[in-house]
Amino acid sequence: RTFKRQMMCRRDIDGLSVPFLAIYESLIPPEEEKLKQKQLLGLLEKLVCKEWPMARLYLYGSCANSFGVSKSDIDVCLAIQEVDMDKSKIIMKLAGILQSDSLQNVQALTRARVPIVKLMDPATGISCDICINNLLAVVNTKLLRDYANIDSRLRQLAFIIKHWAKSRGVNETYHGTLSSYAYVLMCIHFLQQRRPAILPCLQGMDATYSVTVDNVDCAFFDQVEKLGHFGRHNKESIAHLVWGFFFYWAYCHDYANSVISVRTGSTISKRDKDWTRRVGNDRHLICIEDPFEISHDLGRVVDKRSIKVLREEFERAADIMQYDPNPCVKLFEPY
Ligand code: 3AT
Ligand code: MG
Repeated sequence: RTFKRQMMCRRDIDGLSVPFLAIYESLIPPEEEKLKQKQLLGLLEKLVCKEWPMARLYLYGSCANSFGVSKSDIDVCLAIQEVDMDKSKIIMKLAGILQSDSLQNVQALTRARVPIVKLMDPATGISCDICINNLLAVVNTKLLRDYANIDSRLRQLAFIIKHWAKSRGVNETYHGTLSSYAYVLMCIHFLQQRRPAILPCLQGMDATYSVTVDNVDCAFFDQVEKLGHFGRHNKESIAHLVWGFFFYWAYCHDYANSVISVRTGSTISKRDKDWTRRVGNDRHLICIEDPFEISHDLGRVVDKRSIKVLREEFERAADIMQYDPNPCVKLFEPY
């Protein structure tokens, strides 16, 4: 590992950007898909407001953070002040309201870690999960979207990494690997660390947006159009960044001592967070700090078996990027 840490990137790396960009383009959802999502949201709003006129629906997750690939499900959050009703009761009632002629397979999942209503809209073929009052997810969705608007390489890199993770079976939290949200944070962190930096640290700048949600102060600079082209001094190509991303997670990241932190634009020590030992099911074998719920490690789902799988996948990908004559084929080979 020490030897590889000093390894230089292959000389022909920039030439590989063309096929990577072609993959990125092929994953972008077409405009009509976005329109259909809006249509479905409109229908849901109409049904919900009949019963709860004060309620609001928000899109969050990949359909709203700009990291959604074509044919993704949509994530919706119902914001409602029903003080005397617990979440599973609201979920049951919501499922009842949505049992209309125009929607199919409406299911209330009240016992899940995050209770949701699941449904399918036959008119558009779109599936949708609705959760209750998960407003921190709405705010972290905005943070990710604002980052995406600073430099187009973030969206390109995140699409490629998500596509790789899905192809290789390492995007499944119930099997101990990482969520899409975690991978996007890893990409943002990586681009904050490049020299010159490709992304700034929005939470480290004077806040132009500030809300308090569930007792968490969420404040950051959100007027990203005023940054000009922040990353212009860094000319690294997308292929170089894909190589660098895998190389970082294969050979450079200090798994034993470091936590990656988009909030600070840097890494912080595990000891400072008291993430050095296993507490309950949280093992902290790869540490990714949530930007707002800072006691929350998105790597906590990773266990002894899956950390090995993940690190072997990062090494496999780094080696393909370094040596394979045609990395775009091998990288995304189904596992
Ligand atoms: P897919 O395209 O659906 O794979 P996604 O961006 O929708 O990607 P997820 O399905 O992993 O990502 O999560 C949906 C949103 O929920 C993303 C983020 O706003 C929020 N979220 C997910 N996991 C967490 C978490 N552990 N802590 C806080 N927010 C989370
Ligand atoms: Mg999603």
